[in-house]
Amino acid sequence: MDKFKYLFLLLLVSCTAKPAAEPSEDGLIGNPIVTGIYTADPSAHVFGDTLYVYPSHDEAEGVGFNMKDYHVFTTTDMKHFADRGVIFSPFEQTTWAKQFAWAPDCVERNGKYYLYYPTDVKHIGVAVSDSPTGPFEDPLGHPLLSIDSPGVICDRDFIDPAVFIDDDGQAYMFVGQNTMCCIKLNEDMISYDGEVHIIEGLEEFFEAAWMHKYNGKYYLSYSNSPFTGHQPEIAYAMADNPLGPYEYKGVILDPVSSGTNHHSIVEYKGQWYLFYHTSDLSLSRQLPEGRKPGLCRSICVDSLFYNPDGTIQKVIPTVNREKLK
Ligand code: FUB
Repeated sequence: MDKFKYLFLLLLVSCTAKPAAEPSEDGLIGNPIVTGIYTADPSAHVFGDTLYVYPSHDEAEGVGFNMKDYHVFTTTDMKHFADRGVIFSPFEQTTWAKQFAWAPDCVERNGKYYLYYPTDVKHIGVAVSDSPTGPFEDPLGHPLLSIDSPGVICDRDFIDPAVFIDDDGQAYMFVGQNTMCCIKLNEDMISYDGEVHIIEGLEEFFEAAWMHKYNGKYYLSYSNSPFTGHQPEIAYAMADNPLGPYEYKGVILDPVSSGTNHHSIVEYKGQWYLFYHTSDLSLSRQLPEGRKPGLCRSICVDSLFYNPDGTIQKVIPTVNREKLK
């Protein structure tokens, strides 16, 4: 094709092609928010004027939940989420982690960033960086906490660390499956006081703990059990103290298309959001033989609203069908 015909075609395409996703009426871009790679288990945090999302990185092929590394995504407008690349690879950067780099979380303290991540369904590691976009490094040379650490109660996978720093500076890590454990992290964020607290009052707790605070109340949300006759929902309980006692309050998100349900809740520029994942994208695609959509998830976000009494309204997931074509 000669150069002028090529340029003409390029112009025609750029004038007629629709953008991949138009922002929806509420100012969000439409779900899923990441389509370049598969992502799950989004932990969203605001550092400075930017919102950072730390998800798991679902592999497009292979067997099971075979995740290997972590990316981070950033936005300042909730419309464009930039992939800042790989920030940590536990199996290359630690000597002890071997497989299953699942749901991570990241917090900031005194100008340093701490990435907490589960591996091998039994260890929780911590990695440190001077920047929220990494690179992160293993400061300990061993896990921070493991399924066989004194005081841990876990009859299944020891996964899904979620870290919350209270207004008084005390940091807590909620973690586990079936039983929610909590440790108080020391000021250095890479050690803890040795005690493991067991959180009570959560109905059907399964996994995916998340803590946030709103109007002085503590909200502990989580994915409830798939073994009680329904697919996992995101449920929550409230308390006046991070360690409880908690009072169960209900469901924030109904079951989603991925089977697993995992979320985070964050306020950004005056609006609260629920981040979660679905398999809507992979369900619309041809996957390699044997690869299930539930293993190829994509992160999403929708606005979250409170009732006047502080309880949370159920979030109705939205989807941008243009992205599923
Ligand atoms: O992504 C692997 C596992 O699936 C997570 O650790 C769970 O929360 C579930 O989303």
